[in-house]
Order: sequence, then structure tokens, then C-alpha cells
Amino acid sequence: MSSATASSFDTWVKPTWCPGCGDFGILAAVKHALTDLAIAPHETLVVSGIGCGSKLPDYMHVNGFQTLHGRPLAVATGAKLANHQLTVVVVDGDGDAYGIGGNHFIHTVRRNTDVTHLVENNQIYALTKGQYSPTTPQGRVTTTSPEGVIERAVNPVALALTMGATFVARAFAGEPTHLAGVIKQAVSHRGYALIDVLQPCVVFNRINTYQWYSERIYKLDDAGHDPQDRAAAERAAVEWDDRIPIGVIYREDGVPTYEEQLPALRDGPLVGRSLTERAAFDGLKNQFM
Ligand SMILES: Cc1ncc(C[n+]2csc(CCOP(=O)(O)OP(=O)(O)O)c2C)c(N)n1
Ligand code: SF4
Repeated sequence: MSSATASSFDTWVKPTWCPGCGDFGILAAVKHALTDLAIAPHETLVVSGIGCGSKLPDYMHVNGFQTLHGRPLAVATGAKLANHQLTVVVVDGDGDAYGIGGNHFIHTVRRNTDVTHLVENNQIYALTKGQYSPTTPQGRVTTTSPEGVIERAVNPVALALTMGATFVARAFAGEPTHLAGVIKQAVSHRGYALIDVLQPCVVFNRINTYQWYSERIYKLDDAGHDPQDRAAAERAAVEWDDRIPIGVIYREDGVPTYEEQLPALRDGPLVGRSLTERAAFDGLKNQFM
């Protein structure tokens, strides 16, 4: 823990996002959440994939790692296994997380690795100029679906819940203070935590705008939702269109994390190991190479 202040996470690098992009609100919320939790930049790793939103680690003074498209959860898992003390946050787009990285998403949920996963869900592939993504609604006209999307959209919140996620939340980039509160809970949770963030893309998604969301969202806290009530969580996970709930949908405490159970990590994280095991490694190398 440290005495991080509001500006601890600032850098001189200016975001190249379009004016009005929802990613600005997400960046502000991540910085505020980490500051409020008194986690210092050097104690934080932010991993991203490829996409507009995945540029976020460039704009924060932290350990940052922009990986291949769809692969940030694998890198984040490796980092967490090596150093349990790091606060590991993954930030990527819906295409990155649920499309090309969809398999990694499912298995990271199942493993319950202690990482926080923020998905900037603008329901489109924005960096590559508006192709439909796994969360684009069925029927929506895009550059790659001129006659409307044929497939049904992925519901990431319901999917995570079904796969056994121990923390599932939805938030809105237009409500950064509320989002920061959700991020604080997710980072404090021991285990995999998904926050699906509704993120307006002001260029390639002219339907799900700030106004569209503002007319529909309501806060689960205000509605007396109990995140430990599984049946209530399942109902909230599928609520969409007319009323969209935001906040912590489900939370299950006390489930062992992946790193707590891995036999190879019984003696602690890799980063703390002495190099005396080197001789054994050299022996194996000589035997097999
Ligand atoms: C292996 C691979 N396939 C495709 C691409 C091209 N590509 C770059 S960004 C992107 C879409 C990103 O969309 P999303 O993850 O939803 O993020 P957004 O840009 O909307 O924030 C694609 C398809 C790539 N870089 N690498
Ligand atoms: S294209 Fe969309 S997602 Fe990308 S920076 Fe612009 S508004 Fe944001």
C-alpha cells in the first residue's frame, strides 16, 4: 500500500481517442479507483489487447503491457502467477474479449484467477472501422453486415455467470463515479472479476449513445439488489432493452483462486523463489536437450 494521489497515474501521453469517446470515462474511473484503494503505480499491471480501448495502458503511469489481439488474459494470468502481489487489471474491447479472446475469457472465468477484467463494450469493432462484433445486436446494419447481423449477440454477463464467475458486474462509461465504485469492489475481490462496461463509440455506433443508455440504465444498489442472491443475479443478467441494470450483479466470496491451488506455487509466487532451483533445471536441460 502507498500514498498514491489523484495524479499518481497521470502521464504526459495524450489519448488519441475521438472527442466524446466512452473510453475517457473508463480511464478516469480506473485512475480514481486505484487512487482510492491506495494502490501505487508500481504495484499495478494493466494489460490490454488490440483495439481503441486497448490503448488505455499508454495513458496511465503503471506497468503496462499491450498484447496480441485477444490475448491479454493469458498474459495477465502469467503475470499473476509470477507475482501475486501485483494488482492485475485487464482492459480490452468486446471484440478482443468475447470474439478472438472468447476461449481465453471462458477459461479464465473457470480458473478464478485473481484478475480484474474491464471490457469496453461498444458493441462494435471500432479500431477497424465498424465491423460487427460478438455483442452487436442481431439485425444491426454494419460495414460487414449490410443486410443486418444474422447471429444472436453474446450476453457476456450471463455467459460469465454460467461459467462460474465469482464476480460479475455491468457499468456505464457515462457514469465514471459509479464505475470507479464497481472497479474498487472488483479489485478488492479475490478471484476473477468481470466488469462489462457499456461504452459509447460516438463514430461507429450511433444507436447505443449516451442518451440511449441514460434513458434505460438503473442502479442495482438503488433497487435493493443482493449480489449474493444467485436467482436475482440470473434475472438481472438477462435484463436488457427497456431497462438495463448496472452495478455488481453477482458476488461469491471464499472460492479458492487458481494461483492458490496450483501445486507448483505452493512455496509462493515465482518472483520470490531463490535461484537454487537452477541446478535442477540445468540437469533437466542436459537430460532432454
Ligand atoms: C490477430 C489479429 N486479428 C485481427 C486484427 C485486426 N484488429 C485490430 S483491432 C480489431 C478490433 C478491435 O475491436 P474491439 O476489441 O471491440 O475494440 P475497439 O476497437 O472497439 O475498442 C481488429 C479486428 C489484429 N490486430 N490481430
Ligand atoms: S472510433 Fe469509437 S471507440 Fe474508437 S476512439 Fe473513436 S469513439 Fe472511441
